[in-house]
Amino acid sequence: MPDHLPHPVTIQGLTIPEDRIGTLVPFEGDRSDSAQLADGLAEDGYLFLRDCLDPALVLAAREEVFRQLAGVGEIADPPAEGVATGKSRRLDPAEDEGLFWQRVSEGPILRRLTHGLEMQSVLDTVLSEPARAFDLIYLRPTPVGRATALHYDYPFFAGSAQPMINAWIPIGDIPVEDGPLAIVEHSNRFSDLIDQFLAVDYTADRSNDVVQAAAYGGASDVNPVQLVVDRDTRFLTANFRSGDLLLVNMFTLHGSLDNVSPRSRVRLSCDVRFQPAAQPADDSRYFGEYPSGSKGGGYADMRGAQPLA
Ligand SMILES: O=C(O)CCC(=O)C(=O)O
Repeated sequence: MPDHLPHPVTIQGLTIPEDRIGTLVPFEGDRSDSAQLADGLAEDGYLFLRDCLDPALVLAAREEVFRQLAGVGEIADPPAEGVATGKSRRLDPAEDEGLFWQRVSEGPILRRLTHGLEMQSVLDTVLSEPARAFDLIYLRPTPVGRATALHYDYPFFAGSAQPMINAWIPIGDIPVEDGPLAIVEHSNRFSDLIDQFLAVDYTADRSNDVVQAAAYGGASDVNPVQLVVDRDTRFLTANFRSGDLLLVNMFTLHGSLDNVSPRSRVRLSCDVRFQPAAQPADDSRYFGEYPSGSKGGGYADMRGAQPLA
């Protein structure tokens, strides 16, 4: 069935012209064929795998996360609906050193989803060698009014291992009105932007300022709608369903659409990075019991750690 997009769709408050937004094309090849998967990822910069993960596990992870947010008054009953109350009793993450957010991000059911056998098997196949997930994940409950600006991932994760893959997992259905991820079609071929961030020596300086400037830099010179118009391209997104998985490479410009849910539904997703297991997993920003994250403050510093109200 074709995926119908609503209109208008906005990004950072700007209406995307109807001819500048389209749907991600689901991968229709053989999911057990590493070469086909790798070719698809290299060609398009993404692989959209519909119905790839166990929806019951996805929904159990959703319940686990939202239950904890309901426990601090942010999500109404029943928690799995993910409706924001507009209130919060959550401590400022700096006050508890990110412990609440780390506990939510490392919940046992969520870990089974992000680091379990299904994900492992998909990523092993895509990389055609054993994959290893980063310990640090980016869990993103995104209420109406919050969004992610367009950026490339490479500067954040440039380190000792390559290639790296970003696995974006919708944790529950995410219709377009709830502000899912959107990629910029063909942005994996914008060599002017890519060359800029490849020219930076991240081993010499991985400070947050350097990384942020490289990741968001070139793409933020114009507003996102102007960017797709100027480059004669489109945003690609989908009405995501529980069980879908979107893999994005490090060279694809992406961000989120606006969450305009009339029910104040919080968009829940997480993004997890994978690399070949045989390569060093020694970047303390992303590995270890208390990963420091790219900003340096660990789970306390993550956007998802911010109270929803
Ligand atoms: O989910 C989002 O809002 C942004 C996700 C993202 O930037 C990523 O997966 O790298």
